[in-house]
Amino acid sequence: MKLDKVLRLVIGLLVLLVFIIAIAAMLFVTESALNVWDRLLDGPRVILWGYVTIMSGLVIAAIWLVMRLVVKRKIKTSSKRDRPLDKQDIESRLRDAENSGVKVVAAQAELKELAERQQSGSIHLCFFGEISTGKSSLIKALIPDADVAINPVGGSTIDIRHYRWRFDSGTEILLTDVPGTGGLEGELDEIAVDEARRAQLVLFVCDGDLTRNESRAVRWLLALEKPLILVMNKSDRYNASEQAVLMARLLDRIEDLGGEFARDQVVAVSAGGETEVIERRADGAETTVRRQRPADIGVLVVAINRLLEGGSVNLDLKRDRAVFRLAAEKLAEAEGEYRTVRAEQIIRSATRRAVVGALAAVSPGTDVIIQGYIGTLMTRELCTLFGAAPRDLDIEEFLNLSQSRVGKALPLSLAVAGNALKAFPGVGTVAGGVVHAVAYGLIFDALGRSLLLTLREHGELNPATAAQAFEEGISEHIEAGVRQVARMAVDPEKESD
Ligand SMILES: Nc1nc2c(ncn2[C@@H]2O[C@H](COP(=O)(O)OP(=O)(O)OP(=O)(O)O)[C@@H](O)[C@H]2O)c(=O)[nH]1
Ligand SMILES: [Mg+2]
Repeated sequence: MKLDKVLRLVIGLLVLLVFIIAIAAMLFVTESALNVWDRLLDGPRVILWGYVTIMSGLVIAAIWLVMRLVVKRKIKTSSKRDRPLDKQDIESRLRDAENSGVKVVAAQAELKELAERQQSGSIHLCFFGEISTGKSSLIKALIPDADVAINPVGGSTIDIRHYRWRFDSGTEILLTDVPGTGGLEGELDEIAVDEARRAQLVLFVCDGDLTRNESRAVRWLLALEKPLILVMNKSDRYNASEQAVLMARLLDRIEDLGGEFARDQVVAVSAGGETEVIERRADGAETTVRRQRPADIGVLVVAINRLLEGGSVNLDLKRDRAVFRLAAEKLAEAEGEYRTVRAEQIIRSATRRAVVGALAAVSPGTDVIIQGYIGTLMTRELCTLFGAAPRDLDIEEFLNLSQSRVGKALPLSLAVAGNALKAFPGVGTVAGGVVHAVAYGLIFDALGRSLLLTLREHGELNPATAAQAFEEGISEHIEAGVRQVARMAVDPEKESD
């Protein structure tokens, strides 16, 4: 109790002292400032303005330095914005990416295709759904003359085809057949999914209650703001009461998925499709012939017409947005690939410099390598590549923390390096320095790789997290990089990037 009182008293006195010092300092500074100011006012104007300029310069320099050291910066704002992407956004992103060396062909192709469709003014209705639900059969039912591939074996449609359905008041309406999803080839799913995004209207075709995958697909389309018609095909397989139950269930599901669906946007139809029948001739011989079942698609035509009634402006607007997003995703994919390749180059070139540096040094040490110039440069380059511009303090902290973890990894790294060099006759035994150089190179390579993983995951440099990842993955990375790093030491000229 007593001690507590004394402690409080001491703290109180200390606080008082600090205040007294602060007030004294304040008075002192104010007095000197006023003194200087008075003298400056008495002197020639040139000196006054020169003084003010220098002081302002110093203040700005100090602020800049503090910001650089302390404040985190983000180079790019690839962030999600509230407003939807527009043409200017995506085009400027494409230009920037292209200038940095990213392959933007796929994203550009989307914009080109969109421009062509905008110019033609046509409306695309995409038939989308799982394999064998009867998408192609529906197109055939709507356009009996169309040459459409229909097959009882799922996966019969393997590319995108557009069929001209009709011409309404100057607008061409095209039906798009795409591969069914959920087949064996994942690539076909991608073709279908991309095409659905390019269309103004999607007809989601199922042939019964929605499966889990179908529900997921509908939810995704709704999230894309795609105008949709849910088409339950093959209704000839159900009697009237079964059909009524199925339709009610489909409406419930759509409601659960959060879609705003008018009742007439969910339709039950029958494309007909082909059926095999056995014909018995007069002579008693039997032959199997394929017959077309009668189609019943009237409600579908009504539903399509209703959606088209509103005019194409709104449909076009939504389609354009969906395509901009598609292009942005393709761009992001290309950027990801570019980063992977570029990061590999950065790590490789830094590791090679570390190995060469270690070979040249009389008594090399990992500290020089990791905390020194090469480590700082590699960290900064990798961060920049991922759009994270860390504070200088963060880089230093990350390298220090990593350095403190190197000690444990060094014996393993030396052992792995020694072992690997046995594959190069003479090298390992002739020079112990080479083994050390390879061991340091391996640690350095592991540092780069773990940093790459954390940057990819978090998008910024958090020193503690990154150093922790380095510690956890170091043995794995050492094993993975050994061949390449050993070659760098044995033949540094050849192993250049
Ligand atoms: N019973 C019945 N069968 C149908 C109907 N529509 C299509 N089929 C049959 O379903 C099978 C698949 O038809 P497709 O039109 O090729 O189906 P798809 O969705 O285009 O198939 P993929 O292109 O492979 O995804 C064929 O055997 C058709 O004859 C229908 O309304 N009723
Ligand atoms: Mg098909």
